[in-house]
Amino acid sequence: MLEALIFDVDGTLADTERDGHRLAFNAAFRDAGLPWHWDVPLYGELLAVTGGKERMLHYARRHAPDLAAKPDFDNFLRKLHVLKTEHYVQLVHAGRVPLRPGVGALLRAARAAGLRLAIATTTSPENVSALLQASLAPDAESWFEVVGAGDVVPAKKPAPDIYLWVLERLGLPADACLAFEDSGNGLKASLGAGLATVVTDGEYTLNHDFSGAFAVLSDLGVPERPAQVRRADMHGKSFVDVDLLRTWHAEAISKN
Ligand code: XBP
Ligand code: MG
Repeated sequence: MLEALIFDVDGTLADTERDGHRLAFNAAFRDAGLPWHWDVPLYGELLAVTGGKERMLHYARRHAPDLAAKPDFDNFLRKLHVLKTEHYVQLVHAGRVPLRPGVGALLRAARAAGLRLAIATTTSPENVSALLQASLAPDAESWFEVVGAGDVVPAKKPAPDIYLWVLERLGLPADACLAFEDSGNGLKASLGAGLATVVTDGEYTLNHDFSGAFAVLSDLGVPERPAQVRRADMHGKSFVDVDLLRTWHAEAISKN
């Protein structure tokens, strides 16, 4: 029986990276007087490292090794990440990060059908709150019973930790849930936690390895614009709805 849906955030609920996080990182670099600028292609490469602090450290070790080697660099990075998060939250509240197609409708329908909702993300909790309030509904944070975000677990995706953390707090086994992801790292994490996973890919993750995903789509689809199917049996439907998720869940569990 399908009881809960667990959503990744960045790339899944919304296309947050290219025109959201990336701009926030560059604004923080400017504030700090750093000569760093992450353009669209470079940021796509850096996304292989999950976690904003971890991503900046990875970049600094390669492009500013002397700075990265300073004893107080960790503290400097933490402050830089606070600046970046402030910029990102402002962008989100300015309405610059809309939800992906079909996400709002599916979340509302899932709630109405009595499915429990949760979030499992690498991004910072402030970013999740801002996105839910600004792009879904003012009270949308309360729609999610569990929000697993950022540093609550020691190991970020592709480690399964954040999904295991969420399942434990839901008090559910993985086979009572479905996960939604957008990237190779995210899928490794959800599969590592034993979760059947629906992938909606994006411009930065089109060529990722989605082996093991139960379904792979361009997005969840909406009545007026069907989802493009990469690998899925839509059972005659043109967009993902609660009934289709229940069918997929039953098929996924029967395969186990
Ligand atoms: C995506 C990430 C995050 C964001 C940036 O997380 O890896 O690090 O890129 O957010 P997910 P922070 O796809 O799991 O939602 O700077 O707050 O880390
Ligand atoms: Mg993601």
